Amino acid sequence: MTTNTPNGYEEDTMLAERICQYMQLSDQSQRVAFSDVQFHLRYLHEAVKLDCPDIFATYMEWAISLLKARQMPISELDSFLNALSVEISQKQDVVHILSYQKCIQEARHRMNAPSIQFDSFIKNDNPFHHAAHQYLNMLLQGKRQEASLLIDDLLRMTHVKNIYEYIFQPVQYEMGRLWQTHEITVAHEHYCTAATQLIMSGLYKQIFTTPRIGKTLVASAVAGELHELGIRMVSDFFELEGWDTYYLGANMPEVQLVQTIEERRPDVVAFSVTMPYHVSAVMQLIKHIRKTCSFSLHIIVGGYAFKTHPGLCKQVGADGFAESADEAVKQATKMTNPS
Ligand code: B12
Repeated sequence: MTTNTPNGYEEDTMLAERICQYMQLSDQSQRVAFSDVQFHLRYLHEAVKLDCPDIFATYMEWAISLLKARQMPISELDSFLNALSVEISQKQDVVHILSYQKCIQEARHRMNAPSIQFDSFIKNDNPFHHAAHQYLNMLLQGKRQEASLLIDDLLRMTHVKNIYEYIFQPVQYEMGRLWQTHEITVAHEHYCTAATQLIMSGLYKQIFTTPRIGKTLVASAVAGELHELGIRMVSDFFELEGWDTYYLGANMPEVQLVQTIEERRPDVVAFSVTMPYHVSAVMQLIKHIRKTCSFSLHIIVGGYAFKTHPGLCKQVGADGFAESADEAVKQATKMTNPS
């Protein structure tokens, strides 16, 4: 297959082209719509592959929120679904048609009554909520040095884990929310994320001080996945508990990932997935590892995609899922100390 998308690049391109033609857009909006439609299709195909219409419906709800916040017409999403229904009904395979229709139906249902919440991720019951707000505001004002000093101050009175859990994580989520609601730009998000990565690196002297416990973790985001902060946090929490960690970061090609697992022979492998359209790739990867791996190991998964669709953890064949870095360490500890 000449592909670089889950459903086949050429097939997807042709489908997106036909859908755009059917939508009868002006030449200018045709160009924008084409890449949007390709993006919508990635979620749709993934939903069908995993028989999880919720992936597509949740995505369409998210897309509505994005358009509304930018005062753009949401009617384009309706025309997309109409065009899609026509296209799908012309397919040969009845089972295929039904699976796609189920996803379209679920999406329409959810789009009629969207349930997206826009509450802040920096909650009042966060013991460091004041500092988290301060940290976010500093970064949004481009004051990363001040933000770094704030973290240094906090470290004098609390454990590094609390900084991760109550400052870095909620601030990252909050930034995502502010981008979604069109209150900050992509540049703000890039700046804040880069600053937090820089500040995290300054904490490594504390992270690498725990006595070793003789267990190894390989941690990675899968191919195509650019979100790496979550899995880095997970890896650092293991390191803090004395595990030897081998952190591979974002966008890790499958072949080298499998090779690394063979070389390192970890007790646990942790895969992180943020974008829901990467879930089936993890499923294939886990299948492959289970089939070919020469030793026994535990595989855990996590990240935004699994948090939003928790049922998928079992479906991909993982041994466990955790919502947070702290929970991930607890799970792995249990798995590797079965008594
Ligand atoms: C920063 C960011 C980016 C950065 C990432 C940079 C980097 N170096 O990591 C960049 C700019 C690359 C990016 C790109 C995109 N992003 Co982005 N991004 C974010 C943002 C704001 C923060 C992510 C983050 O740092 N989270 C903080 C970490 C600590 O949280 P976490 O990942 O959930 O991890 C915790 C747990 O989940 C768990 N965990 C994580 N992994 C694992 C693994 C295991 C094994 C276990 C047990 C547990 C576990 O433990 C962690 C610590 O407690 C999120 C918002 C959000 N709500 O997540 C959007 C967000 C995920 N992005 C989004 C989008 C749309 C995109 C893009 C498509 C944008 C675009 N048009 O290009 C691309 C896709 C790129 C790709 N192919 O992967 C959307 C996704 C929405 C959706 N419906 O799918 C979000 C939700 C923003 C939003 N609110 O709309 N993004």
